[in-house]
Amino acid sequence: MIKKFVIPLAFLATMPTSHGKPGVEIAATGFERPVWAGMPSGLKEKLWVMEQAGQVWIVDLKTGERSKTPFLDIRKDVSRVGNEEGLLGLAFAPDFLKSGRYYVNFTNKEHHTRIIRFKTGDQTTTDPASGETLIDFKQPYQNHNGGWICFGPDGMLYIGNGDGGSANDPEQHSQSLDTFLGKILRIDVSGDTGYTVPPDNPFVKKADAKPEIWAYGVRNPWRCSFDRITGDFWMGDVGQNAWEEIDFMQAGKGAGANYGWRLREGAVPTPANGVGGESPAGAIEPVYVYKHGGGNTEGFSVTGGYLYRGPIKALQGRYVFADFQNPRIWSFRLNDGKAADFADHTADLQPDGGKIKFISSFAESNNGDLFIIDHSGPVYRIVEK
Ligand SMILES: [Ca+2]
Ligand SMILES: [Ca+2]
Repeated sequence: MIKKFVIPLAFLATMPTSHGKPGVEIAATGFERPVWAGMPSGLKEKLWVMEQAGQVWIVDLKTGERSKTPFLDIRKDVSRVGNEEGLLGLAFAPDFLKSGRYYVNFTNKEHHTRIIRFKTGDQTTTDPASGETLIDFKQPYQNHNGGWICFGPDGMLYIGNGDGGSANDPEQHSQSLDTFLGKILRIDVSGDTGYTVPPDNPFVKKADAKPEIWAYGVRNPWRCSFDRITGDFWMGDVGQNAWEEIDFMQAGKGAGANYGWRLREGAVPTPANGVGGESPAGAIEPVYVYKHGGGNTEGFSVTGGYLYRGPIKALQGRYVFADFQNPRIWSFRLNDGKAADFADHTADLQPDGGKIKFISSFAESNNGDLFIIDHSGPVYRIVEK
């Protein structure tokens, strides 16, 4: 007799779990200075990969082949002068498959940060003329342009801006509320054109403050993410000469949060040039810090990652992140607001016969698989070995 099983919904929501060790395989390769990758909601086997000079390609994950023509090409508008300038981030609208709308964050040839909304008709190409500039502000120096852009679980668009650059945040942008520099912004882009400021943003009623500001006191947020299950916020904030840090904010909290820069580098007063000081009242301390150096738990420039929600049991529930210059890949669990159970995955997460060189970003698929973007060209998928 054939028995008919009804699969409970709760079971369908549970990820299949693999018990092998994490490893990597090449998902696609041959990119020039890739800095970001991502996948719109509702898809499984396509990954969008961004090159810093101003192009975005679509990769077929089943074959590893990239699209013949770029999904987006704005090279003529993108600055390639500074090492940290360029096309840096992209956010698909939650309804991208229907609306075709997406948002990019880049530094233009006049060294301004620009947030532009594009619209694709067929989801394979973009007419640059469809672009609508939402935000445009001058970058005082070539470094620390941030570049992260992502929709939050609340449907708002979040944008991560560095302090503008140079060293020691010389004009004190990060602690000033009258500039977009050194901030996380939060805007509502659900209208047909432009954007609006959500009325529950923390500084909408404060004189001389930019109402778009959601949080401040960041130096160069190089890759933030929202946990796809809980909505918690994670940030890698690049330090100066001594400490790198990871910050965490519980979902639904963090309005008006001060992450401490330039007074704080990691968990200490900024050591250089007399700019350090006590933690401002109520400031958010990092959940994890590491020292500058070439050792196995050290580095020079953090690359924030994701809370792993994919199928590999050894990584589930762990925040996976890396260092760009000392290419180590690590993870930890959050326990009572602090990092615990730290693990170094660098030896496991290496391609056969090769080595990951410069981890510019991580990417996440809709089933929680993680990808590692190597600035030297390849995109790797974390798999079980
Ligand atoms: Ca800058
Ligand atoms: Ca901080």
